[in-house]
Amino acid sequence: MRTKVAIIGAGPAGLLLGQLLHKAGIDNVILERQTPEYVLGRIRAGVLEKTAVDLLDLAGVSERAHQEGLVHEGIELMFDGARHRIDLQELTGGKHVTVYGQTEVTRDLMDARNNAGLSTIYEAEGVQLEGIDTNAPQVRYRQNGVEQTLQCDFIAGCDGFHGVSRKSIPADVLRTYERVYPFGWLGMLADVPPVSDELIYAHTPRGFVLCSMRSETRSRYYLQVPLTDKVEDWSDEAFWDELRLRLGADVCKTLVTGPSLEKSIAPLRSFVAEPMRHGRLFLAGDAAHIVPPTGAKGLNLAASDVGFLYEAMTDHYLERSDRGIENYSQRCLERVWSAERFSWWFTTLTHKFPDTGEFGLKMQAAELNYLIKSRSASSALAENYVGLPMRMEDLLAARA
Ligand code: FAS
Ligand code: PHB
Repeated sequence: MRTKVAIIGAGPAGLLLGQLLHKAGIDNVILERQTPEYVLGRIRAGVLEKTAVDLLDLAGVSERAHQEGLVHEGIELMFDGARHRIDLQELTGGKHVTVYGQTEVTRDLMDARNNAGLSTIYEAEGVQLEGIDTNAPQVRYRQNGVEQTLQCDFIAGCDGFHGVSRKSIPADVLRTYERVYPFGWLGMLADVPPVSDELIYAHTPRGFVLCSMRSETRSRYYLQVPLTDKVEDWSDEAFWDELRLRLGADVCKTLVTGPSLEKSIAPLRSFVAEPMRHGRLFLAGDAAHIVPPTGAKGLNLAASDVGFLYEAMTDHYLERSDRGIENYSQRCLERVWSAERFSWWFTTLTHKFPDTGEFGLKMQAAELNYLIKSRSASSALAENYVGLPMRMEDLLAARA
């Protein structure tokens, strides 16, 4: 079998790339090791930057996001028991974020791909990349026990942190940077109305809390927990009790509890792999970088990588230029490191570390107070939270 672009991974990065390339008339095949149901069953991100929504628009898959997504013009910081609103809209000259679950983005992309009759090979086993530093790369894999080969011009490694693509870059070429945090996030999804209209990021003596949502009837909560915790240690009742202890009586006046639809513990790490291209292999999304979810950047970074890769592929096939290919890694990494810094900073500011100590707590309190009192400080938070520009306006306009 042959295609122009072989995409490894049918998560949001792989599916969005496949849809954008299809819209540009560039043939592509996606290889995914799991089933569609498994991919849809992973509950992850919840906040989309405007740049991500713009790319969904360009891909022609944003109708439901516009209909059902919640436009949020602000977030709240809570510390010392008091809540402080950060007016994203006012501080960024009109920008906002959209609350729309990653599961729904993935579902919309899957539906579009199926409706277009495009090839997604699920349950592809033993994917191996070959010839990535030649002009004739190929992907070998097994399906139903039968060895298959997919020949292609380029390979897009959209296979997440544990995928095969990053590991296919020679060790003497790849450079990695990592920080592992000494805690995780215990997430719960429940069909109960959110405690507040906007997200609440809370710094509390018992640890970080995030109050988020998927709709006006479905809530998503996160508690910072020790890495030694197991999800089976946490009954629904224990979760709600701890949430009440951390949020306090005043916030909990509007808390509605109920049975969990999903509970999971995600470890937190900052991770970047450089370069994001080697020969004919491009890395995009979690295959190349991980951020602690505090800044809501993971899914959005995956989208911006895909935007730059879409531009590189259309330059190559439609404009006969390899400008986008040559500067792909550098363009992605500039935005990746900016998001890594913001996510690390926001995590360090709001979470309880084993070695924080009394002085460290005073520093966190001083910075949180500075944030809400200084327009410059809150503007910096706001512009990073809504997402820095991709400088793709010309592309989005040209190809809309
Ligand atoms: P994904 O990991 O989503 O997709 C990669 C795909 O590749 C998967 O379907 C996988 O099955 C497939 N794959 C892997 N190896 C393969 C192989 N060898 N062959 C074929 N296919 C292979 N971000 C936020 O903004 N907010 C959050 O709250 C948040 N929570 C998260 C919780 C968890 C537990 C995790 C892991 C991530 C979370 N993220 C969050 C980040 C997350 O949303 C990612 O940024 C997003 O899924 C990135 O999408 P992809 O790059 O497509 O990677
Ligand atoms: C979510 O709703 O899952 C979510 C929202 C904001 C974050 C992280 C996760 O920063």
